[in-house]
Amino acid sequence: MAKKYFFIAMAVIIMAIFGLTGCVNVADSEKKDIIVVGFSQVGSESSWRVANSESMKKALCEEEGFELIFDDAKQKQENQYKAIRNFIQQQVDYIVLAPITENGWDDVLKEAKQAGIPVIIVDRQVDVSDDSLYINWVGSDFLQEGKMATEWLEGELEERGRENDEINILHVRGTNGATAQIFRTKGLQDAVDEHINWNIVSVLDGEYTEALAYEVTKEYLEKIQDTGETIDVIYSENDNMTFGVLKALDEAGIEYGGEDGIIIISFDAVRSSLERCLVGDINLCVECNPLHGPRVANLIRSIEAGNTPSKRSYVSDTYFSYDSITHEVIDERAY
Ligand code: GYE
Repeated sequence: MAKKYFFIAMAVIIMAIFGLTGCVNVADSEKKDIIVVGFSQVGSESSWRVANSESMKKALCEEEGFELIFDDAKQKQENQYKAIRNFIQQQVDYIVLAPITENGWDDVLKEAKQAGIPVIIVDRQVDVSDDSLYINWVGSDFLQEGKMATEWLEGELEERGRENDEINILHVRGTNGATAQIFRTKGLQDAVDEHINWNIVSVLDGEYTEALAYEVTKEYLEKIQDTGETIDVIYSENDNMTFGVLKALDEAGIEYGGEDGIIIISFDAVRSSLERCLVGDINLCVECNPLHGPRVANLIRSIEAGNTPSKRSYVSDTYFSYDSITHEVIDERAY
């Protein structure tokens, strides 16, 4: 009997200390603080994308005070619409969208706004008629990336004594209409407009995937085989497409990289690409940082604290070239 009263007394004391009526309520009150985030991701088309998804999952986890509902749209905008409408139905606290292309977001983002759910855009941008349809965008300056690449190319051609030669550029493009494609392409086009001896000999669409870039490059190389057409530079808008391109070049027995092969320019600078830069297969890796998870988490915390974030937050990127990259750079790479 004494034992029983002891336990009852203990329970009353514990309840009094916490000012609560039971454990269930502790869990409930903790749950209230959890911020539910629905994230519509483009897909898993590239190593960059995989690193980006991991970063989001890690930063928006329960220990950090979030519940993340992750949706992989498999490179289809319709799937992104579906995901966003699901998030609205589930009444999430925030919607984070990594849009596949810039267009086509007005309607679904209006629905989110009407439901009172703030939207954060990551990586690529959205082109909407009303900017108030999203709170903030965070990502890289893709035009700057394109400029870094072409300025480096100008210097490299000078070093090779080829600044006045006709330079044939093969352009391997990412998903049409994606901000990364639009501005990396613009960076190249602007430079071509400035150099009368730079020519884009062909544009191939690789959708940011290794498989498609391999196919289209292989086909292209077969087509030009007996025409005498030469390639001096390949400007490939992401690392995975570059891997596909290099595979096709290998199979065709065409030399690339180093000091006298076809100059290979790639974007993203993921670890496996930097490794190929170190051995000279890729001449230039332009960095694009995919680690947006902590940035988005901090943004949400800041909004929760009552702050209004700036409309756009640019992440700064750099580049690595085959003649200056070191093992240390690769060892430090988190993705
Ligand atoms: O370069 C590519 C990915 O939008 C910056 O998308 C991103 C691009 C990145 O699939 O690898």
